Amino acid sequence: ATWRYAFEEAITDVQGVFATKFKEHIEANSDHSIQLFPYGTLGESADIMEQTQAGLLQFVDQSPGFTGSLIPEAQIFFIPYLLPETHAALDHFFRNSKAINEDFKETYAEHGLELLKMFPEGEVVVTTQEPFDKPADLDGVKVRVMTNPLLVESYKAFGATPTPLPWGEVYGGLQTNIIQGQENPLFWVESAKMYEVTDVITFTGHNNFTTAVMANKNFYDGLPAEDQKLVQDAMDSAFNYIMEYQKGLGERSLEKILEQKPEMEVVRLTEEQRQPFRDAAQEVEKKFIEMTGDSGQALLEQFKKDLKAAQAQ
Ligand code: 6CS
Repeated sequence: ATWRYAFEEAITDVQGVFATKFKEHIEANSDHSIQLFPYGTLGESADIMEQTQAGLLQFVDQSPGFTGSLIPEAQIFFIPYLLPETHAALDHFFRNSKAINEDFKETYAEHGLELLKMFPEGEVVVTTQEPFDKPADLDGVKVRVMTNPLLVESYKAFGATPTPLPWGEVYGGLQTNIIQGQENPLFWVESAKMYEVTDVITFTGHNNFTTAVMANKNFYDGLPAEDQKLVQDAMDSAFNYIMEYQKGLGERSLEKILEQKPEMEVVRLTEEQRQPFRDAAQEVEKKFIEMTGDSGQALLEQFKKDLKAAQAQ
């Protein structure tokens, strides 16, 4: 059969490289074929999720930044300074976390989705028109965020004016000054040419961009066991590949940005400067519990346990 797989980025971006690897594994090991739909071919992130829930697509890569509006627990990824910063700890966490690999599976299943893989896409940086090194500097600055309520709370706690928007409105929004900032990993700042419409890159250390690949659950449940195994193996292969692929990607992307725009200002907040942003995370964590109740509380506890194990590595 031909299976349709949509994602939120271009074919040469991280999600596209992952999807290509998945496709290669499936096609090399079966008679099935995969048709890939990069960003822009089927609409925005919310559209490809709807199409997957409706069974028009078999696979979708949608980041918790958007899924959080549908599945509140997925907003856990927007509690600032929660995820580890090193590649090794992230790798261990995503591979071994019970919260990621078991608990979330159940939650996504309640929404007709078979969660197949979650993986990190790189350290999030903030790009703005003016430099900032403390929350007060962000007063009145409209920072675009993906469309989920907890990310709005994060940027409120950071002192900014958060503006949730689908991806398609970000470049134009910055160009016309409807927004004055946005956050994303460096590869995306480079490939989406965010450096053309913002002048400062700030390393706040507050997050790593997480994404998730899932299948329509009816489709997945209807597959024979050997095809389910094929899908799982292809996901494992793509995960291994994408973790290797991302080593040094941020640095290489920053070099490319500076080649295109040597005057781009790059600011790395010191630990001391990060402290007020870290303090704000407490408030955001409280909001997360308010939004998700007992299930969110249990998930957060498991998450923290898994993070501890990853950091001990
Ligand atoms: O900020 C966004 O909306 C986009 N950022 C990334 C890294 N991937 C897809 C997403 O749509």
